[in-house]
Amino acid sequence: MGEEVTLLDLWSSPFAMRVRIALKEKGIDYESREEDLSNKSPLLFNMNPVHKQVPVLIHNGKPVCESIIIVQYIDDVWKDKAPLLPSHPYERARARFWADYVDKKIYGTGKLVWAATDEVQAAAKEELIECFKLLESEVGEKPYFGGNTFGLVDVALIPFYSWFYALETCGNLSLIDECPKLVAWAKRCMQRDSVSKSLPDQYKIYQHLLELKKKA
Ligand code: GS8
Repeated sequence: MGEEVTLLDLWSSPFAMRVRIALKEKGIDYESREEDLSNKSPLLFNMNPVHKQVPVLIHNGKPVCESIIIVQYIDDVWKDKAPLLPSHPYERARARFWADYVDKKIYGTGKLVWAATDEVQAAAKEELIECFKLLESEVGEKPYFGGNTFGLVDVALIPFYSWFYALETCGNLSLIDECPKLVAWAKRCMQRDSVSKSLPDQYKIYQHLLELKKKA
């Protein structure tokens, strides 16, 4: 059966980047439909009536929402190539735990570093560095979070590498000094085509985030 795969996409969304990476890891052909969040398409309302957010993966007409759920769905459906989750139940649970940690901590805290001012920003900066250091100790000496294989936690976190220039510039910090091993991990991930082709240029993201900040 021919597979129909469509992604309701947004170039700057770290959540959409996760899905693009997973699809590329699996070598799946798909149609990307860029959404305009100021003028959402009827298809987006239809496919994600609960959150009305991107990304949405539409597989043979059926929608799957929420980036981490989509990545796991992709791994379940296209199991034969490039597994993103380990097979052992305990290791799977660990990967999900860290992906959930990234979801709960990095987006919100990072956003306060590039968007907020003064004390809020100072506190967020401290918290973000703490989170990054914790993640750094979790990756340890391994090439990727799950060991030798690129997987769910890497997919969850690496899109935020596109924020690094904005975080450093707006937050006046040096991530290479604060967490060199995490930066080394990110550069390792960027050597994969699936990642480098899915992440926009850091400077372009910085300009975009400045625009968003002005509008807020
Ligand atoms: C978050 C998606 C999201 O925030 C996921 O997929 O993991 N938990 C979800 N999408 C944003 C764009 S990225 O900043 C979005 O669609 N926003 C539009 C809106 O909230 O109206």
